[in-house]
Amino acid sequence: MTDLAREVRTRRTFAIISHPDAGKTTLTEKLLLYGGAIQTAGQVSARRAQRAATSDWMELEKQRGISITSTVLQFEYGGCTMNLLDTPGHQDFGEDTYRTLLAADSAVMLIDAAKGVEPQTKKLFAICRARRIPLFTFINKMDRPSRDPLELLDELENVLGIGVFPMNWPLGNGPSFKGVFDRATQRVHLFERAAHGSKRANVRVTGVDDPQIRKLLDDRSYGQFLEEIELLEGAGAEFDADAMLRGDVSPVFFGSAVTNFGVQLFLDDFIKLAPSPTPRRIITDGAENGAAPECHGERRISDAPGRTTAELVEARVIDPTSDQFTGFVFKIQANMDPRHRDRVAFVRICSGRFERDMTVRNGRTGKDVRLSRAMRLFASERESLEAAYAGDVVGLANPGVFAIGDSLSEGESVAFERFPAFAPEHFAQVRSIDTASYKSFGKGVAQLREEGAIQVMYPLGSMRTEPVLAAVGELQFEVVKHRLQSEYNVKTLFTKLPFSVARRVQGDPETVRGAQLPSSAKLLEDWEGAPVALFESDWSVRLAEEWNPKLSFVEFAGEGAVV
Ligand SMILES: Nc1nc2c(ncn2[C@@H]2O[C@H](COP(=O)(O)OP(=O)(O)OP(=O)(O)O)[C@@H](O)[C@H]2O)c(=O)[nH]1
Ligand SMILES: [Mg+2]
Repeated sequence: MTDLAREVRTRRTFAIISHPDAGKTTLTEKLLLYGGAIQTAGQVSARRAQRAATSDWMELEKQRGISITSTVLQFEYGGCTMNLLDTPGHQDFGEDTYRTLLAADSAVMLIDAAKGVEPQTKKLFAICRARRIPLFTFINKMDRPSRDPLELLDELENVLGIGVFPMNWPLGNGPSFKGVFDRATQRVHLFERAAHGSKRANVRVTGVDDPQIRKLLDDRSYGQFLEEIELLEGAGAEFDADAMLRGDVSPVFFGSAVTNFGVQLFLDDFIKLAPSPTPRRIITDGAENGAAPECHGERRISDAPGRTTAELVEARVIDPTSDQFTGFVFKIQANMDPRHRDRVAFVRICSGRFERDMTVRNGRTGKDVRLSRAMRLFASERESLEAAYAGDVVGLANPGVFAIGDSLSEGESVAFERFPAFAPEHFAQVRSIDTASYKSFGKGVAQLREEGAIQVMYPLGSMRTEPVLAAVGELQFEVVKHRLQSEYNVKTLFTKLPFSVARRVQGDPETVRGAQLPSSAKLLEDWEGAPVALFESDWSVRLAEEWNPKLSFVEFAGEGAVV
């Protein structure tokens, strides 16, 4: 086996997903604790003198106790290099979560044991399902009064339509949750609670008939536990790893991230079962120099006028162990480290080996870029990096040359699958209160747009002084306002606008400028200068369509754009 193949085989690149508050950041913290990457686990809502959770590094995340932006944490465990992606659950930040999922080879879906399958989990599950990525289920918060485990499994099967296979079984629930029965080894793991769960939990591994188990549980819970494991074992099914890799069956683990129960068992099974990087589909233009092939015919191939996409592009699958380096940018983040107020592009390497100072082609621009500053990422911390392999997520210093969705490769222009675009439904006019900070205001707006934290529009053909911000969810405005103040030192005034529908306006530029719109609508241009109209209602859109037969009012690409 080549060195590259050996490296690729030990990569595990996975995203943690779920409805808000199921415990993704808490589980992430505990995986870092058990993985030896941190010595003491912090809390999501840390009180003074307590340590905060590593992956919620942003000031606003600490204040609110919610995740706002996805985080990458790389660490070594059991001979594997783990690339863990903690995602925000709130739907207002869904775009970031969706993009991050594209960088993952598998996902861990958290379920709150008292709540079962919640709406946002359903949506994220659908994305994983469409891409057929293997899905692990962790039923969390078993230390709280929980729903019946069998009922939860039924719900997973019926509501999500996926087969489930419990890898372990809980011993009691709520205050009487004492441990789990590991089906593979037929052993019971009994845990002791430790203060705040900031250190590993003491564990004793024993047989099912150990009299101590009887003592730990009340008669009813003990009887129920024995009955359930008999039922499970009686069913006789074996875990089918191939079905899991196809995305048809999800292995299910019970536990509690806050008390650390079941975390180690999960981690150990995960590294054994989770896939290493698999081949990915790319489109190339087959030429050594050329720009921007595009999977879905949306982007133009700039240097080949008159030729159709079909004539030019060549679709193929690239193996992660290929000698050719390829990767794509799925996220950009500014100001992660207060000491280096810079912008970092997060790149998922899809094939080959990355080396510092290598030159790659950006498929969007057709330009060659030398990758001289690369970093290994651990939430907001970073370390400079010499080499990385397919599966790894690395940070690249971004002086404005990379955009979300860019494909990078050695030797030729390639394109990976297209990134989903979401239609904005909330709009606000924003201006800087203090005219002296106008320059920082412009910089902040531009950088937050580049991150995809917000979309930015201006009145069509204007001087671009007063931006209109467009968001998928209203919480994005709060984040932008807060970050403009804390990261760019700019106080702003936001005025909510009454629009709820955005449409791209297509047609002859002269006709667009002279468009007859209902008085409540507004004509703008997006960052690239493409015309956009904002309306208060669908009815108002229909009126505009009637009045302007030479123009089309086209919907923004929706969530369905994921391939
Ligand atoms: N009792 C109990 N509480 C838990 C457990 N895991 C997480 N929590 C609590 O649930 C709350 C939410 O936890 P987070 O880890 O922030 O949840 P999240 O899924 O990352 O939330 P978002 O990122 O905002 O979507 C916090 O108050 C945690 O302390 C658990 O196993 N048991
Ligand atoms: Mg979180």
